[in-house]
Amino acid sequence: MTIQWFPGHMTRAKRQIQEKLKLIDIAIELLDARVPLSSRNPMVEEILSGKPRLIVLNKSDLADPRTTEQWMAYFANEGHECVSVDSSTGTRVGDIPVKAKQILHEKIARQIAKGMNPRAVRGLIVGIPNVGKSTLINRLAGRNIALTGDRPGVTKGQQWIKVGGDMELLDTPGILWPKFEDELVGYRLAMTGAIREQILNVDDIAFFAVRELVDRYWPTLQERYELETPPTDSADSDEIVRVMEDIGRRRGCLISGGRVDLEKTSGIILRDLRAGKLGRITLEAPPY
Ligand SMILES: Nc1nc2c(ncn2[C@@H]2O[C@H](COP(=O)(O)OP(=O)(O)O)[C@@H](O)[C@H]2O)c(=O)[nH]1
Ligand SMILES: [Mg+2]
Repeated sequence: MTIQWFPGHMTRAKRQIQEKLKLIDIAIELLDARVPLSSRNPMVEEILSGKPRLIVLNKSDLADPRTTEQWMAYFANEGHECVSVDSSTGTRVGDIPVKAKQILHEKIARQIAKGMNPRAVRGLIVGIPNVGKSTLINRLAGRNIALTGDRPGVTKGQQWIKVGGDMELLDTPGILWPKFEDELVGYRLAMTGAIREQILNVDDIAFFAVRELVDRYWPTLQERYELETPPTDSADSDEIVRVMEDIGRRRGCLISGGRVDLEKTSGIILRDLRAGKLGRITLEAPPY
């Protein structure tokens, strides 16, 4: 699914989420653990203003566990509760209702003090496309929910899904738009597969990926593709292209004259990266 985000779509997406917020107690802001900043909607603070919130770092199975810990500390420091999960297997998704109830503890205690019988905590999952909203909803629901309304502007009858631990979720997530203004963000999202290759060129995305991997994960890259010498200067584009050519030669991506087929090489690098074949990689560290 590719959504073209025009200003009208953003306005509608924002309005739809704000309508849904009236129905719920807590927003569950889903981020990609590999790119927690780049996978954040630029207006999320404004859109969710005032709502209790739980930040969920999804796809943590693909992310560097040490950096995920640092991100949890970073968000805690910002005053947000945060959990990390893997929605594809369900690892730690059970923490979500537990944390949600902790966050709403005082509200629940007030209801009990007034003699009310507290109802299930109601939540809404929000996030940009491909961050794993549908996968998480299905995981929490324990079954596949038909998500026919899974794009902004398409509405359908909303239902509450019971999840463990006295919690209910709206069956349609809040779909937010990604950041557009920053080229770096675009490339990082493209590296994770969140932005399709019709928007950015595959060679450019792979070039960008190799540069980041050289900087942050050279030993992993070296081992995977049996590379010899590290580049002396990763800011030098020629050196990054040389690494890509070495990878291409290792993988037999050659064209006539013994030249390296960079497009094919780029495809291999991106497939490996997205499938976790280069190990658990996080592309953004907290901005301390
Ligand atoms: N490895 C991994 N893949 C995930 C996880 N959550 C979702 N995915 C994959 O990410 C892709 C996008 O997920 P989807 O639920 O459709 O995202 P949505 O657009 O936010 O609803 C799918 O290929 C999912 O299988 C996760 O925790 N780990
Ligand atoms: Mg979806």
